[in-house]
Amino acid sequence: MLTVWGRENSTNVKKVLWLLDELGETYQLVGAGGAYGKVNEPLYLSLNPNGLVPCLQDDDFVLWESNAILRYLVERSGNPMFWSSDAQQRASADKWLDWASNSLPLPFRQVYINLIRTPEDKRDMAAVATGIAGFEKLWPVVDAVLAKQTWLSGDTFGIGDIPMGCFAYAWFGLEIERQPHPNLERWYQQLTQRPAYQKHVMIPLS
Ligand SMILES: N[C@@H](CCC(=O)N[C@@H](CS)C(=O)NCC(=O)O)C(=O)O
Repeated sequence: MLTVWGRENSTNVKKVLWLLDELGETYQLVGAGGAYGKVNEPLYLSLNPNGLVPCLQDDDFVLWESNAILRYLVERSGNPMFWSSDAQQRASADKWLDWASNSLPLPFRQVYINLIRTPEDKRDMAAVATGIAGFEKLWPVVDAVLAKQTWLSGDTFGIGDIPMGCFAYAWFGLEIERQPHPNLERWYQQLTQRPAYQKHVMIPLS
């Protein structure tokens, strides 16, 4: 039995829930983190000593770090659409997990925390502008790839599309001025047609 500990509005938890539904897995979600608390209690810390979500339990096996969880789930599923047996194809999709985790969280926090989680009179609009500029430096990298292929993972949707898809929902949902990135926008529209994306990612920003 798969158990995910986390809160629905966390980008890192969304990644895992979205993939589980894409894979057709059955799982239970235990609310943890944010308003659910629990993450600093001994039981949770015995699973994830970082006190962060998500955390996955697969019977007795425990795994934290969202990207490691994504990789584990696709390997476990044996579904070649998500984890190609071709090393180069697999790595080409897999690199986006690291790229998204290394590049996007800083500008994301600068924009998102201020516009969504901070009262209007306390917002740091200079940080918002810095964050938007940060995104705008990164999107051309993604847009250029998507000019040549349908998905970040290649010809078919896959694991490489998942982390970026979560950031993209926030990006397109925020009331901000955006530069045009036609291929990024086309890819985002494709994602919005996926039921698992609609269910886990396209929820009100909070
Ligand atoms: N590198 C970790 C980061 C995990 C992380 O920062 N999680 C955030 C939510 S996105 C968290 O647990 N925040 C505290 C909380 O929700 O209480 C991963 O990818 O799993």
